[in-house]
Amino acid sequence: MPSMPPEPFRIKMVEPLKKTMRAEREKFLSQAGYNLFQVRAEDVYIDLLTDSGTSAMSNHQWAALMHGDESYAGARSFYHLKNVIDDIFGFRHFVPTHQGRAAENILAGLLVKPGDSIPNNSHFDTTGANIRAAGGNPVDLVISEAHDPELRHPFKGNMDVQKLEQFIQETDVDHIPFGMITVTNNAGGGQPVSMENIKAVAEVYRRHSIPFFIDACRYAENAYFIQQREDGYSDRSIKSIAQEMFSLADGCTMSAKKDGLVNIGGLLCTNDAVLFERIKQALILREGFPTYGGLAGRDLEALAVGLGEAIDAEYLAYRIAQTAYLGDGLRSVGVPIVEPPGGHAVYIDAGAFLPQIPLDEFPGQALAIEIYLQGGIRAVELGSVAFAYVDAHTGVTIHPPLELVRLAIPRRVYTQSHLDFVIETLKEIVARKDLLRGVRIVEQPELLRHFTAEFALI
Ligand code: P71
Repeated sequence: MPSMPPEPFRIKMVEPLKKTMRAEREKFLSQAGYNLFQVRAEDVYIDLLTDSGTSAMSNHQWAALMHGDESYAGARSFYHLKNVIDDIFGFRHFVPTHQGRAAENILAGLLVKPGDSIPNNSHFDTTGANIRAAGGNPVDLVISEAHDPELRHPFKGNMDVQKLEQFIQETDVDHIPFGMITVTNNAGGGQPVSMENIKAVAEVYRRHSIPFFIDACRYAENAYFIQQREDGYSDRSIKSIAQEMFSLADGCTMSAKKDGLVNIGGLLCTNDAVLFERIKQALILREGFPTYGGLAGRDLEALAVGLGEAIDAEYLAYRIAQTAYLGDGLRSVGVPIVEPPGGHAVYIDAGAFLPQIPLDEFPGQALAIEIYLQGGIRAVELGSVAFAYVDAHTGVTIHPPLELVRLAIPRRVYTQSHLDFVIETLKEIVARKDLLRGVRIVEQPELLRHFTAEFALI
């Protein structure tokens, strides 16, 4: 098995994990309607549901919490955060939000009209849902290489610039209120976007006067991939790469629960002073005063420190090596994954792994269920449950290009031996994967069904 660098931290506080028996897990899961979002976290042994808001904070962040200024307006903590954002992101204006989807909601609510389209490499679920909720149409224009799980491409999150140009030609630009790119591309295997591609996309948007917003959740991991893989960047610091990325855009949304290394928080940044005034009004209506945006002063302090720690080169080298280690381990026991392993997660190609289960019996969900039953490990389905939709015109169900199960690695939380346990569990599943059956949906809501739908085993 490949080696990885030792964790660049030592552990000062521990949180015990509970091991359960398979029979108990069967009971928990049936009580949860076979939806892993409905399982209690304490009944999970290793929780790889998400890397969002699940990071371990550093001693510096915990100390910063005590400096939180809880003033309603103009808190010192806001200005601490502002200094960091001015330095790394460089956008002229920003507001904190309670998480990423609050920033998306405000942006889509202000700019998207019914019938509008928003291009992206791949919209993540909440981004797409917020655009749809405003009557808009999220459009995914990732390069076609992204749809071939086995293909190794250094920047598989890139947007297809020609497709973007063509889409804009065919659509009235008045119906494209802004365009996006997601770094790294979470819906497409956690794959990075190259600087060259961000530049090309920015140029197209600029030429058509379409404001360009980066979905910046995992910008630090993306910047690390640029440093490692793109010509001309090996000598550049992560911060200077991030600064260059953001200099190409007009604004960004960010769930700080990822590369902000905090448990809650988000950002909405823009260079547009007029838009910023409208953002502040919308924020005051729904989230809070613009100097706290729905967060506590201490949250702002933890984020100011976390943003700095997440661009540390040694931390990022360990972080990305951890993901690669899990990916290499899974591949070596015969599990097909999206190649190469992504930044924050390894994505199992559940469609290829369980070819006996048709897409309308949700192979991804079936695999996520089995991973929990076998090892008490919680993964998330990112396939037909999360992303399939019924075409409004034809009534036909459109399945996403890939049927995936994601094992997301929380930042600074699990060690190499936890990952070895995950690999061991998948090895056991490989041995009897042909026996696995699909699931059907018993109950589901209209939007974002994966969070609350109920399933039954077939
Ligand atoms: C992730 C999440 C959180 C999540 C979402 C759905 C199911 C399970 C977990 C959130 C993102 C994201 C991107 C690229 C915006 C958001 C929303 N990701 N853009 O991957 O990945 O941010 O959660 O702070 O509202 O597990 P928010």
